[in-house]
Amino acid sequence: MSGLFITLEGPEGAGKSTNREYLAALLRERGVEVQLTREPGGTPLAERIRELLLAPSDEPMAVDTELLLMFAARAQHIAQVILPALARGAVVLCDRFTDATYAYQGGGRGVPESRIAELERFVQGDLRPDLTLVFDLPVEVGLARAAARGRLDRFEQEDRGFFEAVRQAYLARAAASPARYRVLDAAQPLSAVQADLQALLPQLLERLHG
Ligand code: T5A
Repeated sequence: MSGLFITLEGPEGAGKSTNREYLAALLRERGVEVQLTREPGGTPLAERIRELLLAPSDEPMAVDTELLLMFAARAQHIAQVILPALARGAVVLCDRFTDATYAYQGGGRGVPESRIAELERFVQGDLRPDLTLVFDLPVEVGLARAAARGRLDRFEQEDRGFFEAVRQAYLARAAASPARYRVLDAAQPLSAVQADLQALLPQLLERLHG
């Protein structure tokens, strides 16, 4: 039996964590096992790598260091959490995955797509999400939501141009492979975003059981 691998993506403050909980509750009400997880992180070791990645520091982090740490955390996460959960038949709801690397390190930092694709093949083999939900919203709206939470992490300290490039990279990836992505309007009130998720549910259950 194999489960379903769903990733939630989008720029800062898009509502991924909030809506991940909501979707998990909908699925659990229907008796589905859900594995909630996130990147970077998802295991104790990968969460330690996350701390290195997110903590502001006086020493600038080289772009390749950032890229390799993302994939190092991912390798651990895949081995310890994602593959075992999929093998049990669970739905894995993962807050960010490799699309974030294409958007942030690719779109934001300018790493060539081919280099990311090479690491993706090396670390993931054939593993790709079955479905990716892109929570899209204007950069200012997301940054205002993130700022309302207090201290900014290393990524949140980037300028507006960086986040605009991140947003456009997500939208370009979704447009290039419409079968794998659903773009949701995350600037709507939360109740409207959740209604959109509810409408997706029959299709998710069909893919899981079909
Ligand atoms: N990263 C990650 C990379 O650069 N490369 C990679 O490969 C990976 C995997 C950490 C950082 O790592 C980078 C990207 C990130 O900068 P993260 O922890 O997921 O990743 O960081 P954030 O995206 O910053 O997480 P946030 O918590 O900011 O965003 P969420 O989860 O999208 O938003 P959420 O649910 O916490 O909501 C934020 C606030 O908005 C409200 C919520 O109540 C909350 O207060 N909200 C709404 N308000 C009004 N209307 C709505 N529709 C709302 N939805 C949520």
